[in-house]
Amino acid sequence: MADRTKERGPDSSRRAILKGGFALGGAALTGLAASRTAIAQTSDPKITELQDWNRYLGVGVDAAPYGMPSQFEKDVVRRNVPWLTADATSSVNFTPLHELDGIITPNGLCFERHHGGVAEIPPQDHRLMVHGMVDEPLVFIMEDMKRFPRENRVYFLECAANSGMEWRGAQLNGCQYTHGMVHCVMYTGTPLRNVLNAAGVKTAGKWLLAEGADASAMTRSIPMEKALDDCLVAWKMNGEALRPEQGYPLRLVVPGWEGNMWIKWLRRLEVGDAPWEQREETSKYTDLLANGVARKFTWAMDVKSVITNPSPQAPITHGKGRTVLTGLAWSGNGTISRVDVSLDGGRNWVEARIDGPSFDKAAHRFYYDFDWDGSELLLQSRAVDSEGFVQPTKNDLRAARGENSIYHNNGIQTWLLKSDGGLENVEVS
Ligand SMILES: Nc1nc2c(c(=O)[nH]1)N[C@H]1C(S)=C(S)[C@@H](COP(=O)(O)O)O[C@H]1N2
Ligand SMILES: [Mo]
Repeated sequence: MADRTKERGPDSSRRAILKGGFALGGAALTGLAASRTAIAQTSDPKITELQDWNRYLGVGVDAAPYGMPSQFEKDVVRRNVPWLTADATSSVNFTPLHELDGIITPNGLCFERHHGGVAEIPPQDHRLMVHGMVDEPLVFIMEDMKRFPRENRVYFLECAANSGMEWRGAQLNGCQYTHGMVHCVMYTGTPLRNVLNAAGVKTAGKWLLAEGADASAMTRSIPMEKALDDCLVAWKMNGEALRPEQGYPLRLVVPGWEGNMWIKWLRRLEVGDAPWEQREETSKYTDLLANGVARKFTWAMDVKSVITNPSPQAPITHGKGRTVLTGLAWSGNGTISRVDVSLDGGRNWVEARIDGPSFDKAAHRFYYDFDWDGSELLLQSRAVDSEGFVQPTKNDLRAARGENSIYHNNGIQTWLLKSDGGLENVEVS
């Protein structure tokens, strides 16, 4: 498909719109100018009549001491899939990726994954213990944590189960459900190594157990090398205190690695010489291969991307013509060096434009601006990371790992765009 957007930049469109009121349907009117919504009619009451918000004073400055989104954005919310889990306390809901842009997830929209509900911890009652193979066991209060040197880092967090329902074929109709177990925020905290060094890790201490203070007491083993590398103990997200759902007052940040290791409500760090083989790293978050052996310690989340718009929850409503296709890409191995987009189910690929900051192990935003001719398309995106890893097809994944897997599905997603602008989750591998 020819990309003709360059011939019709914003300036020429604007001229066409202004003319549009007088010369509807003129030969010069193509693309945006010809679409119904963009034509300024001189008789439009939204222009000619005084509107209430223009006539009356609005509410004053303190109407919302903690501001909320516009009332017209009330459908932009996390959503769950009730049949997925038996109970909301050990469950998950999903980030509305199709409603967002840029790379940062607003705090109130970060998906939640809890195994024992949300712990409500008064910060003055929170303790972080460091013990095990250390020179001096220590217990920190929140005030102590805030006296360590701070760093600000933007990272994605992806649950290893993200897209897990899609292993055997297309199932859930919307990127919120297929890919919404991911968020990307800026954390403020101190490097985990500062906390460990304060206690003094003994030479034989090769592993770290991190434990949460919630009812599930979530525990994971982390190799010391990673713990001393780029992990953070964080208390702020996007500039404000962690939300209760995200582990207030303290959480572990394990950049690029599966979300399960990012212990929320972090209360204990134990240094040891071997992994603890906890439930969450044996029975869960492992991948049952075709030969019956479970692959464990799949820590890094591999390169992945998804088109967020258009998508089943965000159909094209403007008809044919100028169309913005956009999506997110991320990799636990580093940055995203390239995203390609296919409109024909993977036969032909064009390079998308990455826009916005490119941070290590953070989400990247991509765009592909094209002129939709109204025909049926099979939309796909394929990301490549800074280590050279290319996002696989789902067939590639199944060939390597069999049909039993749930976790760690980073396969290419396909949306069928129908000529009425609606979309459906389909699989083309
Ligand atoms: N203490 C504790 N930490 C936890 C969990 C939990 O249930 N309890 N869930 C884990 C899982 S499986 C994931 S995917 C991430 C989800 O983080 P979020 O709720 O901030 O999105 O937290 C992890 N840390
Ligand atoms: Mo998870």
